[in-house]
Order: sequence, then C-alpha cells, then structure tokens
Amino acid sequence: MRVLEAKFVQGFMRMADDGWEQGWHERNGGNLTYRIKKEEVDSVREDLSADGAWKEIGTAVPALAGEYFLVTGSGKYFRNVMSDPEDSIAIIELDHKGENYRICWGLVNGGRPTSELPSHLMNHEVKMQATGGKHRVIYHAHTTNIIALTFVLPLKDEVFTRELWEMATECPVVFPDGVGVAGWMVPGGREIAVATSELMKKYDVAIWAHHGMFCSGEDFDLTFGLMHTVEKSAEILVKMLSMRPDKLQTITAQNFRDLAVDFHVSLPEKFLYEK
Ligand code: 2HA
Ligand code: ZN
Repeated sequence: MRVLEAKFVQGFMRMADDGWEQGWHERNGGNLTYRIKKEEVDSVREDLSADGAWKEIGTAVPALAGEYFLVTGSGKYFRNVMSDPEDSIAIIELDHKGENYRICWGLVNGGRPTSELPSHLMNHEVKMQATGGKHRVIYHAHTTNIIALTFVLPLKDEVFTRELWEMATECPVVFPDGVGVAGWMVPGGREIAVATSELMKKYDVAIWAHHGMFCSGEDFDLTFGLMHTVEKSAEILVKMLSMRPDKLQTITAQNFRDLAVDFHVSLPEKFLYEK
C-alpha cells in the first residue's frame, strides 16, 4: 500500500486539519506525532526508504529504539497538511539506541521533523511505558483560551485542574487525573522536553505557560477530543471571568465526589480542596 492510502495516515491528516479549523495552528504553530504500529509500518513498507542520513534527536529515548513515527515537519503549516502532505509530514525511524532518526518517507522538499521532536519523543517514551503501549499520539497546539488563562491563574496543577473541571461537568470524566502546568521555558530543547515528560508521568495534559498545550492519547479521536475538551472548558472560564471575577454558583467539591461514584472515576483529593 502507498503511504497516503493508509488509514493511519489519513487519520493523522484529518486530525491536523481539524486542529487548523479550530484556529489552534497559526502559521507553523503546533506539531503532531504518532507512534506507528508494527503492522501499519509493514503495510506501507514498499514506500519507505532506508537511504536517509541518521540525524541526532537531541535527547535519548532508548525505550523507543527501532520505532517508527509519523510526524509533522519543522516550519510546516497544519493548514497545508491536507493539500500537500508529502511536503508537510514525514515518517521517521529511530535507531537501535533511540538517539538518532532518519526520514523514510515525506518532507520531499527538504526539512526536518517538528522542532519539538525531543518533547514529543520523551512524552511518547513516558506514556508508552505508563500505559503498557496503549498511548500512541502526542499533540501540541496553541490553544487560545488555555494560553490566555496562563496570564491570570496561578501556574499550579491544582488550580488549573480544579478551575477547568468546574467549567463543564464532562471534564472530570474526560481528564480525571487532572492537568499539569509548566512555567514559561524556551521551546524546542531538551530542558522543556524533560519538564513536560515529568508532567506526563502523572497527567495526559501538560500546559506550557504563554505557549500552548500537549495532550497524549491512544488514538486520534481520543487525543483530539481531549485537547478539544480542555480548550472548550478554558473558553468557558475566559467567558465567565470576562462577565464577572467571581462565581455566583459552581460545581462543588462534594458534587465532584458524587460524580466520581456514579461515573466510576477516581478524582484525586488534592484537586478537591476547600476554597
Ligand atoms: O512552531 O509550536 O512549539 C512549532 C511550535 C513550537
Ligand atoms: Zn508551540
């Protein structure tokens, strides 16, 4: 099968386009990576090249040695993924140490994988190990309302989680583990990758102050849905705060405990503090 005919590639392209339609990917903002299943790699083998030069990832991800990823390109626009995928995205293979990659397909006009490759791969490594291999998608987007909130809320996991949970009843069911928050850091390097992957040990969502969000999930629907749910909740909070600084009524800590019982989720008490 040709790469562009494969279902996982079409799902990846659709997700990138959905993110563009949401307004989360101005210019070359954001990046998306998918850890390809062995049988999916085999299904497109005829289209994969082993002639690419090995290049440094910029960090070490030994648990991902030999894995293949579908990735967006550095400097490429989500807006163009649907219309020009071979220019915008690539399949890469990692070497036996998990320290180098080579391009096997795509980026036909040159270029390299996303500038956030170290963060993506370190997150993949953490999430693959934490979920017994279930999580395969890492998604970074410049979500407007979450970014706005990082200017006015304390940059604390407890505060962001609780405020986002309160804005929509589905939230504690969709992200019962909560969200993590990292203070402003220089993007693209190993330092921010390490900080993000530390948060990913506890959460499926990591917020980068004044920059955007990272989500991890099993497939394109769940990961896009997670990003969408968190950002929608942030939008409601921005609207609420724009109307008045306080709440007349809200979902209470006890309401969350009751919800947890009926929806069979466990909500950490550290998020259910008295205000
Ligand atoms: O431009 O989003 O974080 C790509 C990015 C960097
Ligand atoms: Zn970014």
